Amino acid sequence: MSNNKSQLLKILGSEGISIIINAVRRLFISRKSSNELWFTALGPSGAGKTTLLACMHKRFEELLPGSFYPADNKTFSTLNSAYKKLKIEANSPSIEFEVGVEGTSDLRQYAFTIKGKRANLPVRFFDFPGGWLNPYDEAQAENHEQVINIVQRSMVIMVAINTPYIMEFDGRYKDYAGVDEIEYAIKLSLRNDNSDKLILLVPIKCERYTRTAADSKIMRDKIKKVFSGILNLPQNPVYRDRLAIALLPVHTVGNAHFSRFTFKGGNITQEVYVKNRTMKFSPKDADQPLRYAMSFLLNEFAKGSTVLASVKNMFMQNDINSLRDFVRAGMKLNSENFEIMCGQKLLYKTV
Ligand SMILES: Nc1nc2c(ncn2[C@@H]2O[C@H](COP(=O)(O)OP(=O)(O)O)[C@@H](O)[C@H]2O)c(=O)[nH]1
Ligand SMILES: [Mg+2]
Repeated sequence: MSNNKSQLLKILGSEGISIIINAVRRLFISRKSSNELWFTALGPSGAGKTTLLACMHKRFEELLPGSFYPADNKTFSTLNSAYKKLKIEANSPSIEFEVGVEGTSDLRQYAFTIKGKRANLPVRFFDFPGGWLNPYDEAQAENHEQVINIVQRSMVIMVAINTPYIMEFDGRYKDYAGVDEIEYAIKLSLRNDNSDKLILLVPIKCERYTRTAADSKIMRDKIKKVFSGILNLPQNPVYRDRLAIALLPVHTVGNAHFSRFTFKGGNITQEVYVKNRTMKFSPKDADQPLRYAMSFLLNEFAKGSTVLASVKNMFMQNDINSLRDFVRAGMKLNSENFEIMCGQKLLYKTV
């Protein structure tokens, strides 16, 4: 076996082997997932994408049990352990909560099932390592291309915004939040695609900046400025009628607010959060991104969107209608911290 491997290495070279591995991986993903709806989480490593998915799934399960559940054991165990780890840390007696700037380093996929009245709808979430978003890194060229392909094929793009990097030091460290790379990835993926898309900008780790309505407005204004490259897309008539964009801050911890960064040699090494002693772990609004995604999905079904053609035979309008009242009754529309920036018609309409 190792002899075969070294012969192959000699013939193809390591670059050749990695091209083949990537091609097989792509084929595998596209075969396996041709009848699924795809959602993507975008954000640098450590932004909190996995945690956000874990909290979102957990909250949805509490509110409407069995409506959005893991379709495989790996999805369940990865998200369940991310959730537990966060909760244990948030409820531990230590006053501070330290977070390193590294996160997951490989492509994670989470398979879910949306349970309809008679049929089920498979949904796949992609969670990329932040490094794959970097278009300047030649070693990541194949991975970057894969990100673009997946984002292009995804109906919902959830941008996990690591808020302290936008807010602190007047945004000097915003590169850590991957702003330019996220904007570039979204623009590239919209280029060859004409379908409707929902882009959710989800500020996380934002407990400190949302204590009052006035604070929250300051945060949203800052985020709007920093992400204006995405928010201004609908000014272009080419995109105007097919993009819905909303700003939905989520508290994935609730009882800890940002305190400071730690530095080494001019680089940020850790984010430090301080806990509120009078509170326990209390995520807030973690169900909202999924409510928005499902509401968008309802409208796409109603419109007979071509994106849904592959799943149409499995899941009919009636199936998703059974979720409609629940999804929409609890949706926070332009209230408190939430803003629909454009495409309200795509996102929310009585069908
Ligand atoms: N204090 C705090 N830590 C968080 C929050 N969200 C995520 N984390 C931590 O940040 C780290 C990276 O999160 P993860 O979800 O793995 O990031 P990913 O690389 O984007 O998937 C983990 O140690 C989490 O426990 C938050 O809202 N507050
Ligand atoms: Mg992750």
